[in-house]
Amino acid sequence: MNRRTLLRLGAGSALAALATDVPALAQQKLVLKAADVHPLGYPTVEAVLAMGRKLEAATDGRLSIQMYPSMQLGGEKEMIEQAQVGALAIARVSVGPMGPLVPELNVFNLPFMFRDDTHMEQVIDGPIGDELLKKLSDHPTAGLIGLCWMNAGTRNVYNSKKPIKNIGDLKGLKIRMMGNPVFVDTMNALGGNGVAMGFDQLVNAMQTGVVDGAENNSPTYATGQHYRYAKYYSLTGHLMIPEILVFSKKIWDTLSKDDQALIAKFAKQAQQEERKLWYAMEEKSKSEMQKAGVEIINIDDKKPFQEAVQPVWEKYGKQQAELIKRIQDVK
Ligand code: BDP
Repeated sequence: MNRRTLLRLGAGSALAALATDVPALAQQKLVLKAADVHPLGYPTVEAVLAMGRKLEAATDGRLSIQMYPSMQLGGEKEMIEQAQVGALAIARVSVGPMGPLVPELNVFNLPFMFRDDTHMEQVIDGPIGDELLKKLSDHPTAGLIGLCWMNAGTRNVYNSKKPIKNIGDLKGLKIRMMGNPVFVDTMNALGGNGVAMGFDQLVNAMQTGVVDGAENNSPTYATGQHYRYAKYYSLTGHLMIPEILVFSKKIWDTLSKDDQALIAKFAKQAQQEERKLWYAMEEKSKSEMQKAGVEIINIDDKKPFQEAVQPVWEKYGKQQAELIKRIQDVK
């Protein structure tokens, strides 16, 4: 055995000794990495931070959450992939990019699925919401645990070219959509050209004219300062997609039942806490948009928009007819 090998062995046994000498409590210390595309101050980010503070307090600092906001870990596709392999513990994403993973979730991604915020809240707070989280958690290959839902309001189309007042105005406009075929089909059915791309590429795409605009709720539009590139914001209300908080199954399976229950409990509370922050943020965003000189366009008649997306319902809704009916029946 040469000197080098001896040294290596020496270092190895010293490390092993250290690992067993460390007090049990410190050994179990676990920092859960969480990510969000939105910046600090955004309702979803703040709700997860609050969840982290509760976890720390409840476990004397043994469990905590380290937040990576503002797309530091990439767009949502990247975040989902990192959670699947266990490089990230918690990803707060839109249900949008989750649809291709679990077909039932795609029902939330159908245009004009929910009547209004209250309808959406009744669904996510009720048995259907629980069932769908479980569907995700039990899914054999998704690799994610569904923790809770969050509000994300209504999505509206915005662009740099002209005010969209009628469905015909969308013709020829290149509109960025989230990465999921149901959204590209929706935009195309409405007469525009849907372009699928990650949220992390959107600002650059608007700046360079790769797209003429996008669609999103007012808090995303305002915090991302998308009005700098697309100042016509039309209240099309074509999508109402809740957010979802997912946990890496790889990491989840290493946790004790008690820790799992604690995380699940605080996540449920986060669902309600985010909601309060959400409505305040919507108000704030509206005034920010006004200050920034955004032209907000009301759509008097939504019917042509709803009729135009019927083929999307045919294509994606057929296999989920029963679930759709149950959602529609929620009063
Ligand atoms: C926002 C969602 C965010 C999505 C983004 C998008 O909060 O999760 O990444 O839309 O359009 O409303 O990609």
